[in-house]
Amino acid sequence: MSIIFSGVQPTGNLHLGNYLGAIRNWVAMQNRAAVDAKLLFCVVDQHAITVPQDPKQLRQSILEVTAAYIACGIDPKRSVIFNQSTVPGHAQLNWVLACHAPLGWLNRMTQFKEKSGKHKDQAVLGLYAYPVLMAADILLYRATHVPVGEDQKQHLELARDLAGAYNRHYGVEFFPLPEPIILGQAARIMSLRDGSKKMSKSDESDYSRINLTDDADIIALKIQKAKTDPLPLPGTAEELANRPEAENLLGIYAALADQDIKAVVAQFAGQQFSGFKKQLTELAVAQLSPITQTMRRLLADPQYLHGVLRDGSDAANHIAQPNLVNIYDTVGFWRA
Ligand code: AQP
Repeated sequence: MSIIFSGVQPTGNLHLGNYLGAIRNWVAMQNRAAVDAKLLFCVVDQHAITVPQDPKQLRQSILEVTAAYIACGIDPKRSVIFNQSTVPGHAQLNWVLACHAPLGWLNRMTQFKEKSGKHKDQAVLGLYAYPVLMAADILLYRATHVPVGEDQKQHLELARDLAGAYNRHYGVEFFPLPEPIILGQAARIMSLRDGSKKMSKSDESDYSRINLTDDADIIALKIQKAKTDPLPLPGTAEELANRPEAENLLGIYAALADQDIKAVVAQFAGQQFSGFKKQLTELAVAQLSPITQTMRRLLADPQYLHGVLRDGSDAANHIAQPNLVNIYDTVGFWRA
């Protein structure tokens, strides 16, 4: 049986990268999943506090991410939607896995190096240990498949390594090795201001990303201001090498239109960015405005969203609890 797990941090406005790189793929997986497959989509609020958060804003962001999941097509009747901190098993398994995680493995994680910046000794332990908690998120449900953007590939490899280390250490076959599902075209959407940086919630410039809450005028303005280069659009996909901004914008078009990048390059070959950007805007607005409108409607009904999270938490705890009991017994903890 497939068990599919993924999540997003409630650290701010969800953007096109989260949608195209992750959530849209979750919806596709949900819609073609076998009847006995289990799908869990988590709002990973414990990960969010690895960088400072305003408590009131964090609570609101949890509802916003929940609304975004549903607005993008995650159906709470078919998938479990919940926030991580309501299932104590995540933190409990985190500790067990932490005791099997050599520092050498964690020292290799590039996201910590990027996020901790120049002042590594000021960075908090939680940011360093984040990949172990992520492994616990996945393994707690004995997930078999994890759809993520390409930026999370290294963390997924660590989760597989930790699953293997636990199984070997205790002589069990308890954790399956979770498979990353990293899907094509939109695996890494880059910043609109700098084609070498990924689109990110925490980028200081709001012009670097298209948020799922942006209206049509804002989307048009952001695409119009998006960084380009002075050349016309290329005639072949090979000519995109060393043109990161052109590659990113054409890639976004291809992902939104569900077309191959080569076909999109051929369609706009030799054209100026200005005309292409107008068509990209039309496509982005057509795809995103139904999501934005549904999100607004859902956020006007917080009771409904609370109900979804409550039911999701019950369902997630129901799956997690027996797994955690098994793990604690295997480790040798006494229980009443
Ligand atoms: N730019 C991106 N392109 C493709 N996929 C992306 N994802 C994030 N950014 C891109 C995918 O979205 C899922 C949830 O990510 P997350 O919010 O939990 O953490 P993140 O990857 O750290 O995203 P951000 O936007 O960069 O958040 P902050 O700024 O808070 O760190 C993951 O599957 C991710 O791959």
